[in-house]
Amino acid sequence: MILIGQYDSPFVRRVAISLLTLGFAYEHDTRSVFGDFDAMRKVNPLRRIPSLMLDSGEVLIDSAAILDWLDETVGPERALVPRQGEARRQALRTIALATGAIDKIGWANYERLIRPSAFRWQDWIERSLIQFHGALAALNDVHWPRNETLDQAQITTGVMLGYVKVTDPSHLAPGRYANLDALWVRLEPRQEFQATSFREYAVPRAE
Ligand SMILES: N[C@@H](CCC(=O)N[C@@H](CS)C(=O)NCC(=O)O)C(=O)O
Repeated sequence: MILIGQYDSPFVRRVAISLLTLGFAYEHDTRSVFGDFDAMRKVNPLRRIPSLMLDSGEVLIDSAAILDWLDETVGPERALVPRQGEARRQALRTIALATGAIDKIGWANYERLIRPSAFRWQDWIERSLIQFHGALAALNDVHWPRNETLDQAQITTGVMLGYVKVTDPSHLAPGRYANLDALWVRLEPRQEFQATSFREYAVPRAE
């Protein structure tokens, strides 16, 4: 199978880490939503990442749909989201907070980095960041497991933290979210996170 999209996208990265965690081999197609906009249409009509091309040629789009397929494929015992009950509700809530935080810091980043300065909407950036920090405070209150087993709540929260650390680390001053600091210290050295690490955020910069 082929994973399409670069690891500076936390949505791509959570799929990659899930594939590695579950032991799937994949090729990585690093085309860019910005640099390869037209070529992307052939894979996904929305021209977004991630997509996962299966060996059959079928293309799955959207990280949530890809992760759903992965969990279904490995079965309930190995799935990264619990099958039912309170554990599932809690996991889905945590994942929603983490993906929502990615959306909000992502919108603020797009405004700040991509939109030409004359068109920047400061009120929108501030609103997005209030929402982002609301999610982070709630994630900081999650009872994070201390064992070695990765699940989707940890993976998605981890890629969110990794994305913020590269794009705007000022939001993660040490101690502000102590439980998330501890989670990151545990996740970052892991082989699945190291194998998908990135140093630069590859978006076109506004003048
Ligand atoms: N809900 C989607 C969101 C994917 C997403 O936001 N991808 C971004 C990269 S992080 C993208 O393709 N941005 C380019 C665009 O939307 O034009 C998912 O979970 O896959």
